Amino acid sequence: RPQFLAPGAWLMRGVARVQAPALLDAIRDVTRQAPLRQMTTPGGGRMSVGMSGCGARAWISDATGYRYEARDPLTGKDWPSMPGILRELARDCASRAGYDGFCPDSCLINRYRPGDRMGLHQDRDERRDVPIISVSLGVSAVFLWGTPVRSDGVRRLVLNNGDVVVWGGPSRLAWHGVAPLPQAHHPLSGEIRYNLTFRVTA
Ligand code: MD5
Ligand code: FE
Repeated sequence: RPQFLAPGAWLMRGVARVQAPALLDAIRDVTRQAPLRQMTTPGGGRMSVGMSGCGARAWISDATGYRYEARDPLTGKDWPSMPGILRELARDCASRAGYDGFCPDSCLINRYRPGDRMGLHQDRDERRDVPIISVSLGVSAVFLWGTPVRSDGVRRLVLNNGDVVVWGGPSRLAWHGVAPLPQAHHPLSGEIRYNLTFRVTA
């Protein structure tokens, strides 16, 4: 069932599709308590993607840098706990790709509106010996992914509602990004794409 992308990277088309309405309900629950916001970057810019999170810690960016924090700087409160349906989906998908015992302590929620994009980067702020599980919901996006060597360039991969990618092993530090979201409609989310990433930070 998982489709090989590169060493350590596995694509599972549509595995979260039947759960998508419940996952979107969980996202709404979390973002009611920890609102989506466009974070400031150390370079002085502002990300187009709206972000929130849940779990013991969540990723933030501000003028001083990137890091994981136990509290939401916007509300001053702890991040909402990770809903069981999210934790269990991530655990199950990791296991199917051969990574048993995956126990994420953080889920980052990314919201893309039409035109929103994410520039090429590596995810270096959390445990790198553990995979990242990515779940796409709503409007389809073009995902750009390369190798750990930036000059190797990127391939394009369309990610649809319910698609899950497991990024582990040598693919854990691959360069990646998201092309500007097209104006499109999905019955579950309107013009929006959500992406959930499950990570181990400590
Ligand atoms: C997204 N989010 O679609 C992507 C999915 C982020 C981010 O990039 O940092 O929030 S995560 C895909 C990912 C994670 C780790 C490694 C690789 C891809 N990779 O090696 O290509 O909003
Ligand atoms: Fe990333």
